[in-house]
Order: sequence, then C-alpha cells, then structure tokens
Amino acid sequence: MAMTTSATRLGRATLSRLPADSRPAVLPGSVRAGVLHLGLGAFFRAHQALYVEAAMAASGGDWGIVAVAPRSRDVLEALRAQDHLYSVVTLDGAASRTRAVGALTGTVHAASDPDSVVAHLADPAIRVVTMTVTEKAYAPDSAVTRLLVAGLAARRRADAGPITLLSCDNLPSNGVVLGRLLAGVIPGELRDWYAASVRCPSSMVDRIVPATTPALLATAQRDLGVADLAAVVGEPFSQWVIEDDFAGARPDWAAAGAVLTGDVTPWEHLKLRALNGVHSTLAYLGALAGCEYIADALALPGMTDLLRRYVATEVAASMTPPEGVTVAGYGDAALERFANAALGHRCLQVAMDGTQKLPQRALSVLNTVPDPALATLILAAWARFAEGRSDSGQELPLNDPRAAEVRADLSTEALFGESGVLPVPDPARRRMIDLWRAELATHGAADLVRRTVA
Ligand code: CS2
Repeated sequence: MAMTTSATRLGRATLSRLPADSRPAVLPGSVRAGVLHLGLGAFFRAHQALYVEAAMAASGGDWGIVAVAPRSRDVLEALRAQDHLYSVVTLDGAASRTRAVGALTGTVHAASDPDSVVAHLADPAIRVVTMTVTEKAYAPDSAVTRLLVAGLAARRRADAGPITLLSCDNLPSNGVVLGRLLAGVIPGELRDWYAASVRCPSSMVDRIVPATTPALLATAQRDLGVADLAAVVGEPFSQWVIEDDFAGARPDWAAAGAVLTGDVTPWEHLKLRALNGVHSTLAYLGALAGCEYIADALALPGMTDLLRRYVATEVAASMTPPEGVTVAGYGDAALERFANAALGHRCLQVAMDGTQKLPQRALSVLNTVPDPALATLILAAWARFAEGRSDSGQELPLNDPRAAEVRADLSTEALFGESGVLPVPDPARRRMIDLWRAELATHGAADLVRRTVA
C-alpha cells in the first residue's frame, strides 16, 4: 500500500479532479448525520452506505452516517485523512467502475472512545442505527451489546425519542435475534421505554465484497486519478430487503432500490442457504483442493453440478421461497456471481468463523430435510478443513472464535454430537458425515467432487 501514500489523496479539495461519473452523489458537508453505523468494514462501505447515499440523492433528508469502528483504526484514519470520502470499485470481469461516496459525515473509534458512541446514540438527530458486527457479536457479553445498552439508557435519559436498530448481519431473523438479546440484558427501569421506543426490524443484505488488496487500491487510483486508501471492491449485484418496522423516520431506501416488506424471513432463508451455504461449501472444498479463490473452487470439474443438485434438492426441500422466486433459479444466479474471477475472493476469507456461520447456512438444511446427502458433505468438508491441512498437506488456518474447542477433539461425535459445536442430533446423519470424512480422506476434495456427480 506504500506505493499510493505519497500520491495526492481523495478529499474535498481534490473532488474536482475526479472524472465526472466518479464523483459522489452527495457532497460531504452538505448533509447532517442521521444514521449511526456500527462496524466500519468493507461490506458496510460497499452496501448500506451506498443505499443511504442514493436515498439522500433521490429524496433528500439529513441521513449522513457516523460510522463506528469497533477495534481497528486503519480505515478510520484513512477516512479522516480524506474528509470521510472513499470509493467503491465495481468489478465485472475485466471491467471496473469506480465512484466516490459522500454518505459519511464522521467516524468514531469505539475501543478508545466508547463515550462518543453512547453520545451519538443519545442524540435526537440519530434515528436509525445500522449494524454489521458479524455473527459472533450477537451475545449478551459482547462489546457491541454493552455499547447499545449504555446508549439506549443515555437516550432515554436525554429523552431523545424513538430509535430503530437495523441489523445487517447474515443471521436469520437478525432483528428478532437482536431485539431478544437486548430485551434480555437491559436494566428493568428501561423496559417500558424500550418496548415503546425501540424497533429492531430484520433485513437481508447481499453483495459480494472481498477484502481490499493493494491491487484494488491501484485500480481505484487509476480510475479516480487520486489515491484512496479506504477504497472497497464489490460485484455489480446488490440487494437489500428490509422489514418495514421503524420506530420513526428513515432514509427513503425504496428510492435507492431496497425492498421494504412485511416479512423478510423467506428472503433470509433463501440467501443464507442457497447463497451463503453454497459459498461456504466452495470455501471448504476449495481450500482442501488447494484453490486460493472461490472462482477457482467453482471451476473444479463437477463442482457446479454438485452445487446445483444440492440447491435444487436439499435447499429447496428445506424452505418455501419468497413469492415469484424459485430456489433453483436463485441458486443458479448465485453461482454465476461466484464465477466473477475478477473479484479475487479468497476461500480462506469465506471459510472464517465456520462455527458461527454453518448453523444457519447448512445445519438448517442438514437437520430438517429427509435426505441430507450433500448437506452432510458440507459439514464433513468443514471438519476436514478444521483438521488443518489441505489434501496436498498445506497448512490451513482455523480462524474461528471457537477454534480451540474445535481443535481439542476433532472426532465426529465431539464436533456434531448433541453437545458438540455444530449439533446434529440424529445419529444416522452423524454417520453420513463420518462416511464423507472418510471419503474425503481417501480421495481428496477435487476427486470426490468429480466422483459424486459422475
Ligand atoms: C460470505 C459472505 O464471507 C462469507 O461468509 O459468504 O460474506 C457473502 O459474500 C455475502 O453474504 C454476500 O452477500
């Protein structure tokens, strides 16, 4: 990244140098803050921030975003040096399109300045909190939960009015999960106010946003003519389905292309199982087969057929899709998106946090359909991945909050038994996982995929 630091940086003063179609839809400084976002990751910058910006561009409103970085300061500092401007590079095959975004009005570092987060939560101008804090933060003792509780207490004391907390994490019924979590930990004296003034709608978010690389920063600089150290990359596709249950005002997200609906559940199940579950399958089988990228894993002989079969049979049997959508059709569209090799999405990035992701992505299928012939393979692939070596003996890191527990006993009973990390209550299904593990050990992932569809 050093190559770009001496170049002229993106910022208010350099906006006029950008190609006309790369300039932000909203000018920084022209709007006041109305949204607080928790989790300053790449996904937020390439997804929700764009919808907020488009909503303001279409319908106005003071919905500038104050974005909270939980731990790392890198992105926050890059943004502060750029007047909170950054750009999104959209990659479609060899073509790139880069556009600066002006939705951010400020940033806060939660670890060193939690009081500022609490103060924003108690500010009447902030009416919506969006959050991308990852699956593992939805726990009573997480830093995010503690901040929200302190912020809600301060908001009530300040009489700052109703507020909506909108989860954008890949969990089913994410709003219900958040609402229950908070209801269980807020102090008694907040309960009545909480029930009357706080809403936690669910939402389904979707856009493939791989981690930013130095090559991506170089692409952004080439397209913009100035350096942007906070650039992010995304695929062309983007979707946001939001439960329309807000405590007060919100950005005009419908004008920005989001879908507001009474029930997000069918969308959440479809996306988690037919897209994320398939993504995880590619990540584990691909990593075992020695593939660095998701697109390479998809190109393994037989892989597309295997995944199409899984989605059309097992995922389809596990759920009722939203009206007008077929599970198989949705799954095929997801595979086309995964084939976008320009994204350079690493198997190891998707493989992270398997214990947090697989319940909603794969156990939801494995434990419910009559014949989980391939869902059991997904869990077997994860277990073999957790053993720590690819089929050719390369070391595979287990990046997971429960890694120690997983590695302590890798037997099928320990991992998938009633009190295992990923419980599969039916012993017959555990035996199926065990058989797949033996097959993977004998043939390796690439060969096994080929044999399974032959
Ligand atoms: C991926 C998701 O890293 C992962 O686990 O499956 O981040 C995926 O790219 C997004 O959910 C797509 O919307």
